[in-house]
Amino acid sequence: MERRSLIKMMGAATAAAGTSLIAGKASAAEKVTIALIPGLTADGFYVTMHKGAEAAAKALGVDLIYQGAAEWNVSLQVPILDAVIAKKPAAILIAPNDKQQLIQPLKKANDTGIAVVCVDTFIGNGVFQTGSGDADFPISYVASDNVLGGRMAARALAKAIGEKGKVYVSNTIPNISTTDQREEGFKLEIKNYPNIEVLETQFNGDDANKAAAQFQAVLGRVPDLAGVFGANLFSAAGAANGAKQAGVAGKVKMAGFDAPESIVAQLKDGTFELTIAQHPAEIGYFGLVAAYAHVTGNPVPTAIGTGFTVMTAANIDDPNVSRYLYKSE
Ligand code: T6T
Repeated sequence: MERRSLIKMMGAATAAAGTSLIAGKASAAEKVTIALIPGLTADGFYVTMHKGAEAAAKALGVDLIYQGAAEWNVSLQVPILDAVIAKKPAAILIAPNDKQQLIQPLKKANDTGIAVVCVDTFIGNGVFQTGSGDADFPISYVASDNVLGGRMAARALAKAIGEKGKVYVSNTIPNISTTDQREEGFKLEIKNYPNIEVLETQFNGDDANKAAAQFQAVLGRVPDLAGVFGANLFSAAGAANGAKQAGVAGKVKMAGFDAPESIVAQLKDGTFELTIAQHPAEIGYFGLVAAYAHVTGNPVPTAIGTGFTVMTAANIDDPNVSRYLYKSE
């Protein structure tokens, strides 16, 4: 459905609900404040998600608070969450930094009557409003299908290396739902290729420099390394830099995840075979719409899936593809 018609529909539903909205919920006439807490601020993925949330906030007349830490770190995200809770928004959209460690801090928000929507990453198992477990309270989960994304990367990398050879996953930090699921999907799909061996995952702590050093260390141990799956922006960019520094860019095949502007040149020069661009603006947009629908008394799907665009050297000049490159500011 066209975004504009969805908004129109929601506006109509809100108006139809009129003053008979559920007690404790915002009335249609009240100004609604919604907060977005990204996984980190210094990442084009979340910069772009913020833009999507801003567009929806503008369309709906919502006040949007955007507050996050500069790095991926639970001990930085929790105090930011507490500070946002103190501002008493009607809802919080959040990309939790850890599947388990954010459950209790977010429960605090939920217990004070603030609706929680997970965007990009989830807490618990990501299945919400089931009436069971301690992490089912978020209203909705709005994100890419990360297992599928991992499977897509595996198929593309397998093809690029002639369905044989040694590969590894360059990954960020364990217990992040998205990147765990991408690795899971990648490994499940690679099972269909008996001549591909998956080496031990290299975790870089969301640090591209570390990912580059790890690439060089793996190549030192495994000179016939055939390919790498970079499971997020920093893991992919770092591994690609490592390959460049080692003089094997284009020789060791790379399947990336995420789409910073720098990927364009790296697709064209063969450093990356492909990258799987998520649609973070869509995640921000529909996350905000879902939160608004809930706080104005309307039912909301418990999961909203957003799409991917596979970018290659062959299609990156197509404006329908390049529009999904992430914004850096
Ligand atoms: O890949 C995205 C996001 O989906 C993931 O949860 C964390 O890493 C990124 O922000 C890219 O750096």
